Amino acid sequence: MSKLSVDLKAPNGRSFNLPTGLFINNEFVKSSSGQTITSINPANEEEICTVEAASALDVDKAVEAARSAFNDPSWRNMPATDRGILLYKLASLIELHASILATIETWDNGKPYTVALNEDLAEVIFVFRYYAGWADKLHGDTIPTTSQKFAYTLRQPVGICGQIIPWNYPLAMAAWKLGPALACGNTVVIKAAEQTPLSILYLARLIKETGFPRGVVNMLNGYGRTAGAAIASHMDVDKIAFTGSTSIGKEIMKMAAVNMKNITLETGGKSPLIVFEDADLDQAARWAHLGIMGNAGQICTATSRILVHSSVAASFAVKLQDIIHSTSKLGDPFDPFTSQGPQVSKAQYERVLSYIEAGRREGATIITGGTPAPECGGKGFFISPTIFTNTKPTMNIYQEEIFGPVVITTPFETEDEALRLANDTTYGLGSAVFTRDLERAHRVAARLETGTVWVNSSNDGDVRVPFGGVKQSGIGRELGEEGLRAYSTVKSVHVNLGMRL
Ligand code: TXE
Repeated sequence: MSKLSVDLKAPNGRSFNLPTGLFINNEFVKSSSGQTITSINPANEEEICTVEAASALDVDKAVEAARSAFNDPSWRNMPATDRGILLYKLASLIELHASILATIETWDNGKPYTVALNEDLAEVIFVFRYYAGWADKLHGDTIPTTSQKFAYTLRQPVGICGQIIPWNYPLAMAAWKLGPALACGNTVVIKAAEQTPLSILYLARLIKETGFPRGVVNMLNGYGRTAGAAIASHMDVDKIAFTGSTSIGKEIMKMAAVNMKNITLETGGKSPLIVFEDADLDQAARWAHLGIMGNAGQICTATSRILVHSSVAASFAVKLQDIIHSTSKLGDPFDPFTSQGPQVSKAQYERVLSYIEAGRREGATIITGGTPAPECGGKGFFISPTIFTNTKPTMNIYQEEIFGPVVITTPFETEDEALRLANDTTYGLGSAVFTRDLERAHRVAARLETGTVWVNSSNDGDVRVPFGGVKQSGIGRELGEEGLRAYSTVKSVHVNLGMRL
């Protein structure tokens, strides 16, 4: 029998033991089908290790474990304050193990270690602490009706939550989904993306160490079309929360219809960043750089379309180029000076390069980048930060989510035209507006068809503020108090105080 864990030494010299099994009922177990996933280091294309991949049968077992835990008094009757204490404890354990978790994230995903540690892990800890505090502050209302009726509402957990997460922020996405689900008293079956299977395994070990009752959190690796689809279409899963592509989001909706699951979806985006003629151009260029080149452009709210007033378009483009040349440093993600790592996988790398090629063919002009990054020596999935000008709304690179370090810029003349261009997309996740005119800032914010608007910044989200999309960018909200609504239902109770028939 294999021991279902592996001793690893990361490129930064950190040694640790990593479980490799499926985490069901607080135990690591083998896949019933023998299917596995081999994780690849995207910085040098070498194998890291192989882990178990769940089959539909394994999903059944995980759902069964989650159902038993949901019905078990040890969880069901646990005082909400104690659920909060467990979440606080988990946050502290993650803090204690943050450097190993960040090492795994960097190795598996390719993001710079400094970012993984100081941004991703910091956010993960914050999310669990934030929702720990909410656990015993969730309550219903009393509703005045008549003197013969006492009406009140109870806020109750939804039940068994299936959660399917992507590879761009593996631990942060797990935290966004686990935090509110557990605070509300649900039980969970969560599946990581096949491109980044490793960090959730270490997290699973910490969940067990925290002391969550068995079956409350079940963590699986597995492929989308097998394990993911089995979760989304399972008759005993009450809710599905998904982050990923818009096309799979639509498939999830169809699968979830089998038993009318409660759903939250966070899908793709093509978020505009509008620079008006009165904006602080230096700041606009810096935020634009962060908003599209951060995480190698693999951000769902990446501000990937820059709409800039024609009178400042040329100077803005120069500033953005200067910032790329002076601050974007591609290379070994474990090097503390690296600001941009590789794309997560060969498939994503090829996909981004094919968009760059399509942009060229469609007649857009590349003023910076547009190639695999030569300074990285030909190994790894690195792409130079790329700026397109001369783009038109009819081009694919204008309409489709590229999900890489590629930005397109388009000039506009009037506020109305900027809004028309900004809203001319099937997506509606994020947007940013740069202006010093307070009235215009609020007027434009109100008219942008997106779930989030940043005024004079980009992508500086906050765990306490709701996040999500409109149009084909999703349904429902995560984070903040809104995030709790996605994981609870309201029961209305009518008490007869003397009405006689
Ligand atoms: O996404 P998928 P991919 C966008 C981005 C990217 C594109 C493709 O544009 O280039 O999607 O990425 C699981 N039933 N985003 O192919 O396939 C899968 O296993 C159930 C934006 O990686 O949507 C993984 O866990 N589940 C996004 C998750 O869905 C299925 C982040 C996401 O994978 C499934 C990621 C199925 N049939 C990609 N097929 C964001 N909003 O941040 C796949 N999955």
